[in-house]
Amino acid sequence: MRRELLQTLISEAITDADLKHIAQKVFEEERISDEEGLTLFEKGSLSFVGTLANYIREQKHGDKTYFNRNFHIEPTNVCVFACAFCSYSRLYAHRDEGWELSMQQMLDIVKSYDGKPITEVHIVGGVHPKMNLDFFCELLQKIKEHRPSLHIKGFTAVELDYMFRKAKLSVEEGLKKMHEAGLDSIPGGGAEIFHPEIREQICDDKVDAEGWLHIHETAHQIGMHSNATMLYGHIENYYHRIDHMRRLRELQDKTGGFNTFIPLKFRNKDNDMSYVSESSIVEDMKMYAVARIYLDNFPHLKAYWPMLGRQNAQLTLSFGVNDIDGTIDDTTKIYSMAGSEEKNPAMSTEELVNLIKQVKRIPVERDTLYNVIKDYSDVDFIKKEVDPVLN
Ligand code: V47
Ligand code: SF4
Repeated sequence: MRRELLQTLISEAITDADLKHIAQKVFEEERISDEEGLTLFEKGSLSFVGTLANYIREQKHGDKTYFNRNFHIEPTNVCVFACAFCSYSRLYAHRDEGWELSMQQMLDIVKSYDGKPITEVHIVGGVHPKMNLDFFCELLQKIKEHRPSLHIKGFTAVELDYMFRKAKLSVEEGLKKMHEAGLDSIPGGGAEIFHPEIREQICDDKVDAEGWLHIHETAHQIGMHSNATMLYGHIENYYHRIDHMRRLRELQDKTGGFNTFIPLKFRNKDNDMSYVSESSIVEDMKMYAVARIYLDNFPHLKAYWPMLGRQNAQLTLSFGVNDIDGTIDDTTKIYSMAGSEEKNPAMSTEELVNLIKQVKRIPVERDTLYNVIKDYSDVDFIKKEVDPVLN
């Protein structure tokens, strides 16, 4: 919709002066403050925040909606930490209930994609006390030897922090070593909620906010890109969400190294926070919309479909989201074990393209760094209904 028309409609419909002022700022491409971010959460209706977020999304990307062809390797779910929200990990003492993949098993997973047009492997798992920096550097080297063009996005700041401390290396030394071995970029996991008031209650023993941000800042300084997440919809409040996004926005101003922000909806099955109810779909869409409005310096906003389910992921495309991650190929267990809709997450390129086209957006296959691989505007995968009476 044209900016002037949208502006007139909003100023006629909205009587609240604070919200009107925020809308004005968005149309003038001015950054909103923390207080204004809070106002959006507290007073903005879903339709109001959605309209602004969609306006920003279309300014930045038009109807383009990105996806990639990827698979995950989860080396282990054995973990030295005990995050209260985690349904996936098993303590080392109970490792017989979990899994530990060998180097060969992980290479076999990579080899199983030989000849398939995959561009990214996402490696993430528990923090295993015996899988150390040298082990993972060898894995990275072997993957690159086998398939040099495969982009390796791997290891959350939590895993990296533990590995570097054990190897007695600084963050810079550790990251350079992994980068040289083949690590291309860093996923956004482990951020959870930065504010200590919440972090101390949900994941007290792992890397803190400063440590997480330091690892990402250092990665950016040595030329690697990364993502950022936020685990929302549990015991945090709006203030904590804005605080979390403020820290990310500040770092992005400094380095410009973040590709995408991924809000992760807390799922409550089989974990120590099962007593906490999950957020509503209205709250989820509001989260995406406010993130799109507040994080003006993040180029992309991603909805991770294995966690949300396919139809909710489609809905996010009207609330600021311009990326729905990848084909995944049933290679992750983090969300299915926490109760997400997708029990065996896998989508073919055709299904992803159709999902995006169904809501009148343009599917674009990207690589990890958002270089366009293929625009699917003119590719018609949608099956024509065959009328049994007429045919
Ligand atoms: O840090 C764990 C989350 C994250 C639960 O960078 C949970 O492209 C909800 O970060 N309910 C790891 N969330 C996964 C991750 C990720 C996923 C997809 C893409 C990218 C990317 C990164 O999973 C953890 C934690 O925040 N998580 N348990 C749960 N019960
Ligand atoms: Fe371990 Fe990550 Fe689960 Fe925390 S969220 S217990 S660090 S696997």
